[in-house]
Amino acid sequence: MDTDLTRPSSVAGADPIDTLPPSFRWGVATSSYQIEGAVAEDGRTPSIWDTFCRVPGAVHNGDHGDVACDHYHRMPQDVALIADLGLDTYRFSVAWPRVQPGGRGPANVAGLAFYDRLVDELLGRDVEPWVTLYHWDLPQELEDAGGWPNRDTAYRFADYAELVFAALGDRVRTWTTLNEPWCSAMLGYAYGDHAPGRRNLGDGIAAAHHLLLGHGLATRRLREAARSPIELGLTLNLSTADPETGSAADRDAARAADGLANRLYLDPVLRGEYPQDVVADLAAEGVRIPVEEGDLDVIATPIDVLGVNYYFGQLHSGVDEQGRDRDDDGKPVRRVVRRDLPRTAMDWEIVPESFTDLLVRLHRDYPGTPMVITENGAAFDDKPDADGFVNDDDRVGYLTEHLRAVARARAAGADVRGYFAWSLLDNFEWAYGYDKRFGIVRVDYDTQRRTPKRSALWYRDTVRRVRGQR
Ligand code: IFM
Repeated sequence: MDTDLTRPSSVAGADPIDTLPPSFRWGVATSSYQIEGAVAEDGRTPSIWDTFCRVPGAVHNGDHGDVACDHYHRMPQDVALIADLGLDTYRFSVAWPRVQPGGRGPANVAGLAFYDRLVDELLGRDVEPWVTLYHWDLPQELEDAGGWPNRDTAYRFADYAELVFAALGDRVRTWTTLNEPWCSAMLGYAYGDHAPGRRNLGDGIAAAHHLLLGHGLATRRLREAARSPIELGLTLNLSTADPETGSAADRDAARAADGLANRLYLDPVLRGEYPQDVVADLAAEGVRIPVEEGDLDVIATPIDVLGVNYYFGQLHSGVDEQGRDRDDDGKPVRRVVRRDLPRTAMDWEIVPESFTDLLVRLHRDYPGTPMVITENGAAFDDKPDADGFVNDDDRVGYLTEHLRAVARARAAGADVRGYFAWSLLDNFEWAYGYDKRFGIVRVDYDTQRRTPKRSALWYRDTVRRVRGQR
């Protein structure tokens, strides 16, 4: 492993980033299936991603997480990297099938021991652990029993959350129940791009509701079990949905997109209700959210922190290329407009201004909930030199502009308390396999050598500067 963090990196002078306060939390994020590997070790059973990766054509290049970054065996070195960057927080996720194989029953002591060691290693290096309980690796046995569209999965999740908390709750202060439930529900069950690869809108919406129910149930269980102050929350992937023009059709397309991607999750958690316009849109598709009595009270159990993941903005149009506002089936046209903007290797538009708009909007529409940016970052086509070093100016530019966007949102009143770069390491980027690299540290998958990129050095220096350490 190359831990030489002494190479020079340039840090600009006066900058909005410098207005971020000393209490601001600085971190990096990862998730279990994307980095751990060791999928059949110490009693771990398959998750829906182990299964999905074996479906021909499901994942780019037939890639899978069997080895990934081999983090399961290299964890102390990876923690050292985080500590050497001077970061105060590490956000990681626990693999449900590792600690409770099959998704029900007693804890798997050997699997839990890995996270026990990880937490101790972090604390020993003055890095605070931030646990995400669910970052998409549902035990396959629960999928076989119906998966997230099955209401029982929410209760299984609450049991699992309690079991992890019993093991780590004495040392871990901050707990995120779910990462990006929109992705689990819609990419997994409605659009089929992610595990388990189902394609049914009704299943997607049922999954969304049961994920949120699981979040609420787990939040209550953890709050009851806590013996010392804890911070509870969930992480949503949020974006802006702007209309291309002021026309009624474009504004309605933007409303619908915002509703399905953002408000369907924000409103029940932070207001205790589903947005009626989205309920009506879904009804027009013959889909009903399977809410039972009392569910919304559970889902709206107060949280302490909202995790915000932001990557890109989007512009929406309600007319097609021919200017029609209805498609051949008579349904309203809903179209994302491709703008002439710089893009990342994911083909995602780079729009830092939208990040500011999003955070200010969250502050305005859902006041009173502190926010932490639990993910932000970019994949680019990295070109390592002969030593494996990547001079990733593009990533440094992306991170700089997005941190400035956060600082501007704070200046406008948004209560943002921390920022975690996605991701510490290049890793398994789901359906894109290992082709897309988001890490600030390069991973050579042949040798598992880690090499901090220029963005890692820039991040280290920026954090030091903002903290006034030099
Ligand atoms: O890699 C993912 C992560 O698992 C969830 N949020 C978005 C990242 C980049 O696509």
